[in-house]
Amino acid sequence: MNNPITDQVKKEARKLQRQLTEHNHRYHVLDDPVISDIEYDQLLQRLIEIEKEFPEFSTPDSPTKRVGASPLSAFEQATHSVPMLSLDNAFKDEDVIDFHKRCIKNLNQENLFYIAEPKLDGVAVELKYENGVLVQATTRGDGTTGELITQNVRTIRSVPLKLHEAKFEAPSLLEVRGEVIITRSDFDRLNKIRLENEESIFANPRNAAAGSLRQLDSKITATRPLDIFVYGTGIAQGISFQTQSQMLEALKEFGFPVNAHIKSGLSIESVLTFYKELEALRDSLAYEIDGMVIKVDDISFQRQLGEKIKSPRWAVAYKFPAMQKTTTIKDIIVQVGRTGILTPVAILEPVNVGGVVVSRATLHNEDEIKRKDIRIGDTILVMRAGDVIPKVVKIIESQRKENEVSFKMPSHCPVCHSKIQKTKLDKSIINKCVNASCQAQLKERIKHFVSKKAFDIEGLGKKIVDQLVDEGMLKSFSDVFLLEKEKLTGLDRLGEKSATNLIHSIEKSKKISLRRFVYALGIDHTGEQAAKLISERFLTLKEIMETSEEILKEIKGIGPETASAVTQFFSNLENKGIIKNITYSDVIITNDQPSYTEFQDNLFANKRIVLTGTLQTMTRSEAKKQLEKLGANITSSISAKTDFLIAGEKAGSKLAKARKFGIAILDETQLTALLKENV
Ligand code: I6G
Repeated sequence: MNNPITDQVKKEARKLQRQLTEHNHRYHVLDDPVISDIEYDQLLQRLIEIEKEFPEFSTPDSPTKRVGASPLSAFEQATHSVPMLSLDNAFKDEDVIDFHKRCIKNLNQENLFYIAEPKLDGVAVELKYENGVLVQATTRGDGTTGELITQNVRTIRSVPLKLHEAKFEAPSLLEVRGEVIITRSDFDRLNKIRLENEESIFANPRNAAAGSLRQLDSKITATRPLDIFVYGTGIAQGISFQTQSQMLEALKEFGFPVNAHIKSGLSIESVLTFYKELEALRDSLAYEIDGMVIKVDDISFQRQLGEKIKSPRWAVAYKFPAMQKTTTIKDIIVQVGRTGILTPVAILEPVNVGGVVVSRATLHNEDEIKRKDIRIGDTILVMRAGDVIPKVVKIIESQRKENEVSFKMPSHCPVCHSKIQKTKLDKSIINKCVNASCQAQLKERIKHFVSKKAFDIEGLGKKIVDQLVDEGMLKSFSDVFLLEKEKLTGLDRLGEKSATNLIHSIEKSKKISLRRFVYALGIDHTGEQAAKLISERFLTLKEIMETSEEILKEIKGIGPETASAVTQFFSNLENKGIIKNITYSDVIITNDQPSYTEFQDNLFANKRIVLTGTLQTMTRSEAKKQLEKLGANITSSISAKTDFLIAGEKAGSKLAKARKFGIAILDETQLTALLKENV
């Protein structure tokens, strides 16, 4: 007998499951949520309640399964129906051309089309869907047998628990293969939290992903920021594809995240060009990649080429140079920064890391050395990522000979020999030289003053600054403008021509924006963004010099440390003198920013505004211009500091984020009315 009440509850449960699945996909795969996190949590909570009271309405694909299940005592093993092979590696263009030659020869073709995609540095998994429902997930293991990690994979928000059937009906059986990853920013956040909780940190995102997937307690996995990109199939019953590209399109339709940087229809020459493009993109991607996978696109050709014991003949991984290498620490020195902070630096046996010779790596601070137990003579793993200074990932303990020498932070500044002061900053002890006339600090301050984002004086490189300070020709920033060609010529590294060019660059740098000028001063806690915010709030340097800490603190984005550092800097007599000297040297400080005072009386003045979606009566850039005229600050991403979101049609994730932060949202009608009111 049907019970109308339970029927009703069952209906509600199914509806909630459908809605939550859709919202989850929008958020984690399409990056286009339409409800806030709070609304999502409310729906989920209701479903949890229902499934608790009526367990018979819970299904294996219910979104409630994403929170984790009871812990296991061990992982069970599962054999892959189709072995999960590995890929042959290519390290240079010729290896790829050889691969191409083998393919065309074996297939008796004149030419071939390839599909290529980034090779993600993650953990390979296989997901098994029966009639569209995720029933099993396994690690690759040895390729033949892997570990069953189904509960853990169910917690990954971007993994569909049920296939989307908008375009294709779910096949009776589908095995999907992909790479579980953690993005770089999630990895940094995860490690930061682990450090705060005094837990061991992960060496890299791949280790973090592997460690998170291999948790016997899936509730722990559920707390880890795992993501997935899929790249292929194992068994597929009830669906077939002619090309790899078609397969990826279908996987996308089924609701899987497929990497955005995939190119198909490539000749072998275009494959090599794409490799260079990807290599250039590598550092800017949100996740780590270690190469490019190249595949023959046509699946009937793939079948003809077949497989070797361990790898397919129709695919190859063209690897990027490694970004982590082992080397040894020859010495540890101490550098004194612009603000007097002492940073220990490892001097390394030079090693080529990803195409760059690395001979130094930062050790950050004394605590980091203790935590990683780094000693002089250690064999270490060094890592380079993008433009950031190389760092020591870990020591290789198995290489310890026990004649390594421990490092001790000096009690006195290695340059001016004054006593070091120890202060606490974010749980770490900072060693600081507090002697304001320390030559090391002066050199770093001047290097900062003339750097690209500040006065941008070409030809005044680090070595020349060191030399000019050592020669006594630079005693403060303002001396830069007193340099004379005759005195420069003849110095080491400076011939007549370089000296002429340098004087020319100095002259050219004398017209500078207020924002760059404030940044150039190298005030504590005042980086590019703070300098920008401050210079937007005031019209002239004089106004900034005369303002109070309270007024500075009122600027959105300026914290108490910056406000205090800025007022302290400008109240210092010596600094006042230096600034006077700079202005006496014909330096012109411009400020293109509209002054705050001009805009005090309108709603948008000095407000942070984000525009999203499509506007009907004007373009976004027109709206931006009008708002900027009123003194608004248009930014591209939503943060807790955003004042307004202007939401046009089809506003996606920004709208949801704004709601989450409780930011005021204006639609186009409200915007036009307010623009009229405020002009
Ligand atoms: O390990 C792999 C990573 C990425 C792969 C792979 C892949 O395609 C993008 N493709 C195959 C065919 C295999 N391993 C065996």
